[in-house]
Amino acid sequence: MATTSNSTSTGTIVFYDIGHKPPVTESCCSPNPWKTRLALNFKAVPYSTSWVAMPDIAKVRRSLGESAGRKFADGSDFYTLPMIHDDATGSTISDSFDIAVYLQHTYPDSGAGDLFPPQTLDFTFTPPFDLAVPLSERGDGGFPEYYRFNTNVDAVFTTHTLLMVSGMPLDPATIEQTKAEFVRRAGVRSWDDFTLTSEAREKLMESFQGALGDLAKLFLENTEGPFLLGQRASYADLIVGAWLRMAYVCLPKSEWEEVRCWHDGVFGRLHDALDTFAEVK
Ligand SMILES: N[C@@H](CCC(=O)N[C@@H](CS)C(=O)NCC(=O)O)C(=O)O
Repeated sequence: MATTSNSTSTGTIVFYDIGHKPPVTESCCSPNPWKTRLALNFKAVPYSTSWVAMPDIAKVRRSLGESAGRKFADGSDFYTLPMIHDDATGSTISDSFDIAVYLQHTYPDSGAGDLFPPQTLDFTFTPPFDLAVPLSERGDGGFPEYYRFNTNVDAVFTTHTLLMVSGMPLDPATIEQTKAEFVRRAGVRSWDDFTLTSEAREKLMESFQGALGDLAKLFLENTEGPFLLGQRASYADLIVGAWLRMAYVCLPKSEWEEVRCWHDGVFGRLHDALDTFAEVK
């Protein structure tokens, strides 16, 4: 039976993340919740995490009055996380970008400061095929440059998530249900269809490396790195860093080492530098 459970830390904000294989603090790998975790830690606001089993996401969102945030390709509802509830303001927000904007507006000077300092984020990526589940479209919250960047970064990583699906540390308590749901969404026959031959993996890794080239260039423009603005992190770094957390947990170790080293090691440096904001509470 799927459940939700709270971690021990306390705070006025409750952050809802997907609970994968125990210990959840080591297996958490969902990129959009990671954007929120990094943003909460960046803002240094007190919060606790509520771990939600994959099959319970719809129920938990609905219990807080939130409708589905995404649609599947056939137009049906797709209930997702992250979501936060902030007791201090009575607000519930259920999209990672909206959460970052909310944190910036509500706690402008907290922690490491401005999540959205002005900058040009010139990176675009068009998926070469229709994604199995279309990305969300929402308002830009007054930060159009960051919003566009988020969409394009989501697109480049989502195009290559097949490399990570079979390595996802799914919760044994709900694994069969979760696998069946992934199979249904992708329109494949069985979970084994997500396993790539070594030749297909190699090709997809090559494509991934190439597709990340322009993103890497953007990071390399500021030679003081590891962040886009040099020594100062912003939400744009957290967006990329969140996807790297997924890659770190779900890729075979040897492929993660490759990703770290691509393009002069720019992604390895970013990942390591974001450890400051990566505590799982
Ligand atoms: N636009 C949403 C997308 C959220 C999203 O797609 N979340 C994924 C995890 S990264 C999810 O909840 N998946 C649930 C599922 O696959 O059933 C956001 O940024 O919060």
